[in-house]
This record gives sequence, structure tokens and C-alpha cells, in this order.
Amino acid sequence: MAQTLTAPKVKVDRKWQLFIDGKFVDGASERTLVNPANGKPLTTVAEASKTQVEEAIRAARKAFDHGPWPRMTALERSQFLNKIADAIDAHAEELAELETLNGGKPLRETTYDIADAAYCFRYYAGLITKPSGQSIDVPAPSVTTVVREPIGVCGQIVPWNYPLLMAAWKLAPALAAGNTCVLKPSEFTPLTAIRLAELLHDLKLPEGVVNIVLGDGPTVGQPIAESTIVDKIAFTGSVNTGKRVATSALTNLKKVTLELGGKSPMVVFPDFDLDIAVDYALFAIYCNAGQVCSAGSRMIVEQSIYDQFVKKMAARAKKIRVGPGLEAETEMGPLVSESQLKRVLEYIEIGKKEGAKLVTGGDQPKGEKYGSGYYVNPTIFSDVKPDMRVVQEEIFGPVVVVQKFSTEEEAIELANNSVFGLAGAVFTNDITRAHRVVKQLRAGITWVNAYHNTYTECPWGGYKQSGWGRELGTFGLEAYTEVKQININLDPQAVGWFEA
Ligand code: TXE
Repeated sequence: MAQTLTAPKVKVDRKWQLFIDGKFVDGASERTLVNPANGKPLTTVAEASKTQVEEAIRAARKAFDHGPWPRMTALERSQFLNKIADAIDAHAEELAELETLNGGKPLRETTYDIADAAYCFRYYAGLITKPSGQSIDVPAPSVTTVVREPIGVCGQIVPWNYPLLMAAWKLAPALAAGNTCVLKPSEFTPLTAIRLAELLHDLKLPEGVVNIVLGDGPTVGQPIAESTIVDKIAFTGSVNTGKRVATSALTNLKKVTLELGGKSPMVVFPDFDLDIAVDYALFAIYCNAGQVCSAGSRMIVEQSIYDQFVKKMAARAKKIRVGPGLEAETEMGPLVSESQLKRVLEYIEIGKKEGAKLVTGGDQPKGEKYGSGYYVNPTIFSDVKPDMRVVQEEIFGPVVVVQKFSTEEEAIELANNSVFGLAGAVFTNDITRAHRVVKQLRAGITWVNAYHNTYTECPWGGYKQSGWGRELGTFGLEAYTEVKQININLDPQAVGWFEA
């Protein structure tokens, strides 16, 4: 019998403050966070006023323009990033539990997330010390080198589905490159970011290098995106907010990277083992209760195996153990918030009204252990049409649609029939077909016979309305740098362009 861990070990009944210019400060207001597992108040956190956000931005500006961080050697910053990774690892259990309490996701998921966050700092600690830049053979007596330099003050706005990991994806490359940061966690899930700030403070990160401001989008996110002294904005979230952020960034034409939503397809051909394909399908959609930007939310299945696929997937979906994230046996937790619950239940109603066939789920689990938590049962819609809203729009919950195809061309057409282009997968044993299909998927992250493998070393981001630019890998570091050419004249003589 698996061990049950319903009583949290971590203490949440304490002060959760803003981190500005190396100091922890109270906010202008407070917000009560709710535990998504039972719908009860969890703790209270400070929230910043616009003036405090501007203070944080000015602190980051001062730290960039005059502080030691951008002036350190790459090796010194690398050593610091490794210490951050060590500190995260040393507090992994606490951070995982905090993430579960705050966001609802099961402990086995948050344990992975925290380890990944530490690894992200370690990866960029290594990458920043590797050779970069170019030396160009221009006509003598000049020599030209091309170097990468930090952009400056980076505004970073992250969502609630992977709170600490998304913060790490943004902070680690930015800090490695020598930038300074103003990070805004989601108003729903700020706890692990504040704990990270406390760890940075203990490590004596120079003041102003990382500032953490808490609060909602309009009050805290918008001023960061609009600020004329922020040089770059990196955003992960919804398409609509992403467009607003990009528009606000026009004030000073700051650099923008956006990681937005998806409606990613998983194409299954009949030559592939059906049970393994179904197993991947469950993982693709129900991991983190479907609150994953790259979730496989559209199954595209060949007609001869369609009925069997739907039947087998429904049977397995019904067996998924839904429950509080702190219980060791839980396989799928609640959604993050009441608003997300409402949104997902609304989409289920939309699907039914549109005429999609509800195969399983569509409701909330009942029973004492669910309290007033934000749970939704794993849900499958079959017999859908390509133009239905449940097929086209990102639901961000445990809801999948299963589409049918008869030819390879049709499969590709269905897969690409989306305004998004974040991820996609193809399942087949025919290597030629696998390559042919995957090359035609209009998406930034693709898999053959796999789903969700995410590597810190590889670029993450999407085509079409799934965003701008890439995070992670060498691309992620480049996104936090400017490129400069340095031309050096080794034998200066008069130019002679104008008569002396
Ligand atoms: O997202 P928002 P929400 C999608 C998913 C989900 C939907 C709504 O479909 O159901 O978005 O979620 C900050 N200026 N994704 O409303 O609004 C906000 O405070 C600056 C996909 O939570 O995009 C938070 O920190 N910032 C996604 C962050 O933006 C603003 C993950 C994301 O919130 C702002 C999350 C503003 N005007 C949701 N308004 C993914 N790609 O993984 C809000 N914010």
C-alpha cells in the first residue's frame, strides 16, 4: 500500500513578501491563496503596487548599469548559478511540497519539476563558459570579432502551471548572460518563487540582480511590459495576454519572447502497438491535468483502429486516480484555480452542445476527499468535427478530442489545422513515414513514438500563434543577449576621404 501524505510538512502560515533591491518588503495589499485540493484558504501573500513595481525595475536598472553582476567573468557567474542549483536541490522536498500545495499538481510531478529547475541553472552555468562569438576575416589591417553581450533589464512574466520551473527557464539563461531581472510569478502560484528569492538572498546574490514582484497582470505585469527602462520581456501564458504584452512592449521596442498556448496533435497510425499508443495518449493529455502548453489535446487516429483506440483510452482514463496532490497514490490532481475549473467545465458544455460525443468524464469526482477542490475527471470527446471550438481552442484541462483520418495526407491536414503550432507527435513503426509526417508538422517541438520528453538542452517554443522565439538550449541563452561586432584597425592611417 502506497504511503499517504495528506498532512503537509512545509509551513505556509508565515510572511510571503516581495523581493526588491535585495530586501524583503511588504506589499501595498495582500492576497489570500487557495489550496486547489480542497478549495480552502492556504496562506496570504504580499502584492505590489505599481509604484513598487517601478522601484523593482529601477533596482534592476541600477544593478545592471552599475552593479557587479554584468561585470563578473562568465566563470564567476557560472559558479554562482551552480550554487543556486545546489540550493534548489538541497530544498527540493520542501519546494516540491510547496508547489503541490499552491498549484495542486501531484507530488510526483512537482518532484520532477524542482529537479528540472535545478538542472536548468546547472545547464546554463555550464553553457556560459563555453566558446561563443565569431572571428571574421575582414580585409587587413582590420580584425573583427562578434561578441554576445547581456541585453540589460529583463522583465519576466510566468504562469501557474510550472511555477518554479518556468521561473528557472527565464532566470537561469538571463543571469548566465549577465542580465538583471524583474520576475512576476502568477498571482495564483507565487510561493516557490518567493522561496527561491530567499535562497538567492542567503547566497548573497548582489542586490537588484533578481527582483520578485507579486500581483495580478494589469497591476504588476503590465507596468513591466510597458516600462521604457526594461530592455527585454519574456512571457509565458495565454495568446491573448501575450498579444497584449507584445503591444505594450512597443513603448521602447524592447526585445520580446513569447511562449504561448497550443492545441497539439498526436497522430496514430495502425501499424503501431495500440496499447502503447493509448498509454502515451493518456500521458500526453492528462499529465498535470492537461494544464501543459504542449499537452496532446487532439488525438488524430487512423479509421481502422479508431473505435478500439477510443474504447481502450476511455477504459484507461476511467482508472486514473484523481485526488489531492499530497496523497502518494494520486495520479492526477485538481486544476489550479476556481476560474480554471469554470473554464474547463464550460468547454465541456460547449463540446456537448456542438455535438461532440462525450465518451467518458465531463464531470467532477464526488466524495469526501475532494472537498471543494477543483477536480475534473479525465474527459474524452469522440466524433468531433475540425471546426468545433473544442477542437480548435486551448482548453488547458483534462479534456481530449479524438479525430479520425483515412489517409496520411488527411492526417497531416488535420494536424496542421490550427492557429497554434507548439508541439506534435506521430506514432508509427514505419521510419520513412515517421520522418515524412514529422517534417510536415508545423510545430516547434515534435516527437516520433514519444510525447512530452523535454530536454533543457533543446529549443522550446512554437510556430504560428504559439509564440515568438525559443527558450532553453543555446537558443534560450541567445535570446538573452545582444550581438555586437567589434572592428579593430591594427594600423591606423589617415582615411584620406576628404582632401586635407
Ligand atoms: O493566463 P494569462 P491565465 C492559457 C491556458 C489558460 C489560459 C488562461 O489556456 O486556460 O491561458 O490562463 C500575467 N500584462 N495558458 O488567465 O492571463 C498573469 O498575471 C502582463 C497557457 O492564467 O496569460 C500571469 O502571470 N501580464 C500557458 C501570466 O500573465 C499579464 C500557461 C499568465 O496569465 C497581464 C498559462 C497583462 N495585461 C495559461 N495579464 C502556457 N503557455 O503554458 C495577465 N498577466
